[in-house]
Amino acid sequence: MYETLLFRNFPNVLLLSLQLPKYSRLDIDHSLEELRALTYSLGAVVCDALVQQRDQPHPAFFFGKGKLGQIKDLIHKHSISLLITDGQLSPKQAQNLEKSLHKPVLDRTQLILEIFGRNARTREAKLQIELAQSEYLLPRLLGMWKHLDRERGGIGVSRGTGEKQIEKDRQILRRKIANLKEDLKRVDRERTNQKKRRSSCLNVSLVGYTNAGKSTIMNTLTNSELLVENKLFATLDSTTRLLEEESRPKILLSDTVGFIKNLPHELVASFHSTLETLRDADLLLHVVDVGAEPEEHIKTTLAVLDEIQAVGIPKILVFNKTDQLNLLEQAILRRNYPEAVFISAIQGNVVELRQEIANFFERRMQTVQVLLDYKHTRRLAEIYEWSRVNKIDYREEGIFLELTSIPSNLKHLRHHLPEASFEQIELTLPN
Ligand SMILES: Nc1nc2c(ncn2[C@@H]2O[C@H](COP(=O)(O)OP(=O)(O)OP(=O)(O)O)[C@@H](O)[C@H]2O)c(=O)[nH]1
Ligand SMILES: [Mg+2]
Repeated sequence: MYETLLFRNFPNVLLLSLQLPKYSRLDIDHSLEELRALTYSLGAVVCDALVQQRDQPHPAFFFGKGKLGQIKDLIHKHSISLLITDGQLSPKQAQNLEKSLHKPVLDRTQLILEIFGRNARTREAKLQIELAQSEYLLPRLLGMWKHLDRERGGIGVSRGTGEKQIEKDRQILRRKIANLKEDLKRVDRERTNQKKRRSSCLNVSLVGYTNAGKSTIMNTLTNSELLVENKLFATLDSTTRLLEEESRPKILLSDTVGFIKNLPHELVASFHSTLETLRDADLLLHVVDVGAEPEEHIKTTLAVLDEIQAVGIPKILVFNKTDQLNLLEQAILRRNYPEAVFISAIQGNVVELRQEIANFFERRMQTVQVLLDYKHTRRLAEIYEWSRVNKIDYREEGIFLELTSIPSNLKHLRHHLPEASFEQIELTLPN
């Protein structure tokens, strides 16, 4: 559906950036580097990049009018077929730029939406991205996106020009958005059952900047073979696997979509249910690529977690790709982040991380003693599933158990075992 013919037809790309006073040249260069990586992820070639310093974006053209001449020269010099701006363009600015430069212009948001569109595999991811793209398109229907739409095979809006036609297209798109939301609700309901099953387990989620190595860590820790690529946003769906076969309660690990600076709001909103995996986690493994800009990436990840109301969940900071650092660089990073765990997922040295996860939950466990009436013997399977049974003694008055588990599971067990049979001996249950 979202075959990105777009970038096959526009292989030569010129990147454009505006340096506002609040940004240093280094900030701009880092951001352009990332934009370049995003562009490569779609298979296009970045021929050149141009930066303009300005106090504020030009309201009509984003860049100053004088700069447009220079941009035209570069278009000619490199046979540029597509321009990508680092900042977000208003619909009007994008339209004016296209008219003046006679080339299609995308901004960072649209580029990220394209990558998501291309990488979506499951039905849910496809619906989510289609919703995000439609929401983004709605205020921009005024002509400029039509050629992109045509390249892609159409989003379902009809052809034609003029105000009437645009209003008709808007109506079609609004109806499409409503339908997509309905479809997503249905997928979400199917997911609720899965969620129930997970609720008695300990849920750990990988989180972090795109390309930090989350899927590689998932594969190493759970012996899986998820897609790993040196491309941004290789993973768009959340996948959950059993982390520890033996541990009780069971520990599950989930891999999910990566973050990036200025993650489009349309995406965050439409990936609601994928991101819910993060919100439901008991522990987050915050993965950071030591070779990228750790501080910046950590800041961005925390900002997105804040946006999706997941910032309060306990975290283990995991510095990955240590094989790319020399000993001195490692020592500096270790000094600056004494609480972090350092690993190289690709070399498989994740023993320390595995231990940290186990320690984290161990510190939260509580031990209780319970006397269970024999008429509730069938509950034993559930008890074994949800907690560690340290002792079991079949006494005349009932089954005596000493259990260790996390407070929420013990609370749940107490709630589900009828009061009369659930005698508490030296019980230290939470309130
Ligand atoms: N040198 C080195 N490369 C690694 C390590 N771990 C992962 N990588 C590489 O980093 C790239 C990205 O890895 P992924 O596991 O796909 O990263 P991700 O965080 O899941 O990325 P997205 O799903 O795109 O957000 C791949 O090329 C991996 O081979 C590591 O420990 N050392
Ligand atoms: Mg991944």
